[in-house]
Amino acid sequence: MLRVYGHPLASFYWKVLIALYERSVPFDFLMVDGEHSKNAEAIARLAPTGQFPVLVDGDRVVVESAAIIEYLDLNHGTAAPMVPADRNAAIEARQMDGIFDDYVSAPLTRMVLNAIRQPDKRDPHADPEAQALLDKSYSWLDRWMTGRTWAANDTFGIAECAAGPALFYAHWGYPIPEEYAALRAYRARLLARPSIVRAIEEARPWLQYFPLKDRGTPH
Ligand SMILES: N[C@@H](CCC(=O)N[C@@H](CS)C(=O)NCC(=O)O)C(=O)O
Repeated sequence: MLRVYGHPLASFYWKVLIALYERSVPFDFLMVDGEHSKNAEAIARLAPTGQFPVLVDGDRVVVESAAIIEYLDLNHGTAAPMVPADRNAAIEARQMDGIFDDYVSAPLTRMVLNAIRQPDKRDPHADPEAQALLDKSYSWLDRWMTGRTWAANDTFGIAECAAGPALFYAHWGYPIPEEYAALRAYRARLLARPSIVRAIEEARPWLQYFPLKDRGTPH
């Protein structure tokens, strides 16, 4: 059986979880937290920075959420792949996956990491810089999503695996302005998708620990 290390609150674990659920691939979940020190020790050994998700399939270890999703496409499940086989279509899928990771998840993570520091150790530049980046991303994504249902090739795929958690948390921590109707509608479509509903439900007991929870609302 496939094993996946992660934590139910973690966006990059959700990314893989959504692909697993979309493609009905069975797996064993290994929780990484203070109460499961063996799992934390294992990923410290397996992943370059001890980050999750990590997938273990027999002797094969795959790290990095996007690489794990592509590994699943090739080796597990019979449903349509999250990255299309057509190489030109795959470019758009990977482009949008990278945009949600780097320009939505990354600035949001910067704000989260700043919020969990001791108040006197907070970086005064972190929030304004992260928010300026999110402003640009929201504006560009709203234009990109106008007239589209899904972000790449108009097919649910790896871009949505990234966008689901990225936009769920980003809008909660730094709300998407109302004028960005196309981006807000896209987020609503993502949050109604059964695989993403399931990831959110599994995270529910931990959502109270989201460090930016008082800055907006999750829905
Ligand atoms: N580029 C990595 C990012 C992984 C990542 O940032 N993981 C976070 C959880 S969402 C993590 O492990 N955080 C705990 C830590 O850094 O100790 C990927 O795509 O998998």
